Amino acid sequence: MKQSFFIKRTASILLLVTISSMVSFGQSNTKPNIIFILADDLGYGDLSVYGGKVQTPNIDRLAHNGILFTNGHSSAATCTPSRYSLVTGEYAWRKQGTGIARGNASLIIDPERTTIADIFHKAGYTNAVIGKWHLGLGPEEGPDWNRDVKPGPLELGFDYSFIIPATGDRVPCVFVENHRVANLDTKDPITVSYDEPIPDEPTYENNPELIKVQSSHGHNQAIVNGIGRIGYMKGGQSALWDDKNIAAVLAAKASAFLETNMSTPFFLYFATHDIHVPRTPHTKFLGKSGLGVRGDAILQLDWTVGQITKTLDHLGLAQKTLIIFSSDNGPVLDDGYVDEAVEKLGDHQPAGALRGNKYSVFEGGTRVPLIISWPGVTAPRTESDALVGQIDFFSSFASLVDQQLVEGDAPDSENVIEAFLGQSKTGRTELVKQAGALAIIKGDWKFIESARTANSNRQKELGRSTEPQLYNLKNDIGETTNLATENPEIVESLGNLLDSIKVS
Ligand code: NG6
Ligand code: CA
Repeated sequence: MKQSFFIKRTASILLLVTISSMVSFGQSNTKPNIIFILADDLGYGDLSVYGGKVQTPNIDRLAHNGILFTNGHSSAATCTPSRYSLVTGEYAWRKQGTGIARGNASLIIDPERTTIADIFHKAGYTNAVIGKWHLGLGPEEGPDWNRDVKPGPLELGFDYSFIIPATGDRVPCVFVENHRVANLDTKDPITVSYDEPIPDEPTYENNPELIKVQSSHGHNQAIVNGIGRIGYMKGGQSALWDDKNIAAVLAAKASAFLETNMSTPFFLYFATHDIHVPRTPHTKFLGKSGLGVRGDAILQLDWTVGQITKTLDHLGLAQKTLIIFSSDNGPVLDDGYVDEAVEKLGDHQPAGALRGNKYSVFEGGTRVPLIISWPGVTAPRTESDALVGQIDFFSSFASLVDQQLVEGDAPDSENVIEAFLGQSKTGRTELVKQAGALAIIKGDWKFIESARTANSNRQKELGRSTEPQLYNLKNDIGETTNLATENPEIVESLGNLLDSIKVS
């Protein structure tokens, strides 16, 4: 982390900025447009503004206009539970079936439930989700890809959706626009299976001659565009995405949404596929980072953010738009494809000084980049170590747009809007995070509950132990020294607190 990045300002300037921010916030901007950009598998140390080696000037500019959080967290160390919490304001471990979803999973959020999009709707916003969804689609028996694919985002409060149903490495490899697979030729229907291979269709195992990207583990079922995927699929040729153009397609859809809706307040949940595997950046980024395709995908991610901010500038919306940038979980190098992410890493540290990665209950799994910029309101180049979670967007933005929550809405979300806007240095008191085991952060301390097994066979440091773990994050951000034995009373009190949250 580049602690010295932001020039420390004198108290008087800070006061002035704070007062003027509050005034402009109070007077005119109660309903800013809101764009939430969620990157995929981007680590705490991956952006140059957080000390990363790949230059990310467009994302860094957001930090120059606003608040860079050093203690911001996703709720889980993988995608589906992390995004579930974001959309519902409920910890995913409270609900069965919120683990990493298959590409043919049914919608895991009950349409009756109030979502963050419903809240914006009630406040008069037009809502869109563009990008990676990964929260399931369709009824209990799963989606019918050849007819209306619903329920989905439109039944959860979004007015427009253009989504990758699950992930780039899961079939079907098609975009779904509102209720339909985009560009589907009905004469070439789609069949998807996650159980059995589809007769006569090539597979990774049977047809190695068709493979352009080797798998390192898994990703050995259907072959789409020369890449082995998870799950089997057949048909839908005209609808298949072109992997190297995914970022450009999503950026263009986002810009089109902004243009169409420039005169109403809008909420855009823009979930990039970068930098998840398979990492297939457009040729214009290939080789440009010097860190292999993982670094090149970071460049592409930064370009994507630049496309959004350019569109806002062009439409004259920059001052009226609050942008949040974050990532769904921590970084991973080899996530199942041979793409030289490890070999070409050099001295770049994807998780910065944190221990652990994606999948881990250590901080590297869930402490993520978080930047909030609202030109004219957020004081430029501010750094905040307030404890905040993505799960808090729900209550916080509800309060920003004057919406009351009712009993049962967003049960785990706290209103920390003042921290999000840089008007308070205090966030929440405690926060629970999930990666197989649960962990709780309170003040300087982090307690990780004991797990049934110490680790899986993934060759990755998941942070699980059959013993309780206690770290002092203030003195030991790298979670090197388990202080549980020396501090039984803290272990007991945090363990009890976690237990009480579990049953609340
Ligand atoms: C894993 C996949 C990984 C990735 C992950 C989900 C294999 C071997 N690994 O099972 O590639 O898709 O699931 O990532 O298949 S997430 O960011 O969407 O949670
Ligand atoms: Ca992810």
